[in-house]
Amino acid sequence: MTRGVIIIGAGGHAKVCIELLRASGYSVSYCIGASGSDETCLGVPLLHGDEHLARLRSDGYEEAFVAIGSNGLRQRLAALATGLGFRLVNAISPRAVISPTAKMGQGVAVMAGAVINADSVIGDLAIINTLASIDHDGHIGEAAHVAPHAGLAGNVTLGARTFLGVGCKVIPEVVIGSDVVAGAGSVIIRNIESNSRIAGVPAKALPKRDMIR
Ligand code: JB2
Repeated sequence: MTRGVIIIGAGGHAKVCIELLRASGYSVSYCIGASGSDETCLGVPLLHGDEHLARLRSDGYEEAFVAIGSNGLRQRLAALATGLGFRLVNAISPRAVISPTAKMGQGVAVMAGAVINADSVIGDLAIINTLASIDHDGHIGEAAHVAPHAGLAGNVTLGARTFLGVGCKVIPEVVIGSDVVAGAGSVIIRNIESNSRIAGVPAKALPKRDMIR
């Protein structure tokens, strides 16, 4: 019996990543979701609860992919899976354009239409979403997420777990810290400290109570 990839997560992001993995020739055996989720996800049988991971590993499953949009949770579940001995695969669309000089981490998702240019470094567990672009020498931190249609000019750095919302734009050389959340459509023209919440054109810090995505 084929021991396919185990998907950790069973929501919208899992659906996209299952299709990316299938397009690259992987078979997907199970999804693992939180309790109360459905019976299947895109036709893949769904198990409830992360305690199933240890059993699947002892049954001989070796490859996993963490398909959860929350950056912190994705990182925690990846640590659980690798601690059990799973190898994290990458889910990369055949329709993404990735420079041969780019360095890709493990457990990375790159969706259709994304472009990653020369000498960029994409950290473990990063998401480069649909039609996002990272120009030359970009550094994308571990478990960061560049949402659909976001565009980074050359030499931009993103810290760990930072989220750039849909359609954000970043000018060259900008350094954005860890755990930053940038609201959709933000235009980022200066360096941003870690843990900031920003939005707008040009992007400015928001009061902590403001909710943004
Ligand atoms: O502790 C957990 C856990 N907590 C939630 N362990 C496991 N194995 N799974 C967990 N989940 C699962 O995350 C839930 O059972 C559910 O299947 C999934 C969350 O699904 P949802 O569709 O709400 O979010 P998502 O992470 O798949 O997608 C988000 O991020 C994407 C990047 C959405 O915002 C999408 O729109 C976005 N494209």
